[in-house]
Amino acid sequence: MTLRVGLIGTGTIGRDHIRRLTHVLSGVEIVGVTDIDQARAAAAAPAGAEVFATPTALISSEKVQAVIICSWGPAHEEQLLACIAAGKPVFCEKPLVTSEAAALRVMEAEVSFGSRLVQVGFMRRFDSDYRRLKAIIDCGELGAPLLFHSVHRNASVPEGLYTSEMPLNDTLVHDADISRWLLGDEIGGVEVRLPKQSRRGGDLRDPVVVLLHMVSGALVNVEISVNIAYGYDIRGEVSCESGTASLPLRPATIIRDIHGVRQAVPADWRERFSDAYDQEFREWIFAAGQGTATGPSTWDGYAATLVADAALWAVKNRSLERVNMRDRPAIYAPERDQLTQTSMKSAS
Ligand code: NAD
Ligand code: ISE
Repeated sequence: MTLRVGLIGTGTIGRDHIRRLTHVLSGVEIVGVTDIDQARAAAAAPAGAEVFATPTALISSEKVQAVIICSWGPAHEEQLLACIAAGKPVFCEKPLVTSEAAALRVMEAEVSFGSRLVQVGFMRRFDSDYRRLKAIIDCGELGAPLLFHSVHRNASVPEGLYTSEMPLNDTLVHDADISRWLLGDEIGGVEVRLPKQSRRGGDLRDPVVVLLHMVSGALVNVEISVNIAYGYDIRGEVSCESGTASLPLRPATIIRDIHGVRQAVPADWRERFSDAYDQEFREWIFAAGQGTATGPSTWDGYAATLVADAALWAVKNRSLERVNMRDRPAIYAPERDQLTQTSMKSAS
């Protein structure tokens, strides 16, 4: 059966997801799009898709079985709440929302609905390199993880749209989420250090070093650079009790010529995580077709939002800020996801 999807926000990532859902993946059709910039939505709409005037019209349309949200972070809450009220599965790009209060409102709505509808766009969890790294940590052959070094470098970010808070409340959320997932641990505290700032960054805080204090006592150090010029460079290394494990650099091909030995650097996240986005949508399409969601949840989006908030306070107060999560509602129990993953494997 084909899943009929409506997509909100036809900007950079919205258009990239339209391409993959139209030309790469099967079992899905984009039947509607919308954007506050209607001309942009019309230009991005695949053949036969309706251009809706508003997100509300798209979400409530009978044509639309499931929704993809690719608008800006501050718009996510209202659109998520409308999807949950309509009982429609929804894929929401990160960040889930931009404040703790908003995350709690979305969580309360989903818990009242009674089962999961939301998957958050933390695509690193679907990347084969991160999955191998997690398998190595989980099998225990290197002992307990003690340190995780996470490097998150962007060549540049859009001028004007990207504010000085965004390295912490838009970009760091990926590192926060992948740290929780890789280490199977929660983040209990956050510190931020602002080293000498790059002149390329203008008013932005760039670079930023963040220390995540995991509840187990393990530490994560994150470098966030958003104007590094040479490319999109994502690295990760876990130091365990009796060994280390690292992500390979991508693309892995090594070139040797008269200029020496070199390895290309991806231009941006679209290139580095292309396969991961494909896989996150394969899993979303399967779950949404069953009226549910798996993978990164509202709970995970809430956790990342708390870390982002704490990081902003840590800059202001120059302190170690504590992260205090609520009790996890039963619909977000990890075993529930595993059950659905198992049914996905047996169905494929
Ligand atoms: P963008 O500015 O290129 O596109 C956003 C689009 O949303 C624009 O066309 C804008 O007009 C539209 N929009 C904004 N508010 C809206 C509203 N209320 N209703 C309808 N349309 C609205 O931004 P982008 O880079 O495509 O980022 C979009 C989202 O995706 C952000 O939350 C961003 O953090 C996330 N993102 C995720 C990844 C990832 O790797 N997972 C990568 C890039 C962006
Ligand atoms: C962007 O919004 C993303 O989500 C990318 O994955 C991330 O690496 C980048 O830093 C963000 O700006």
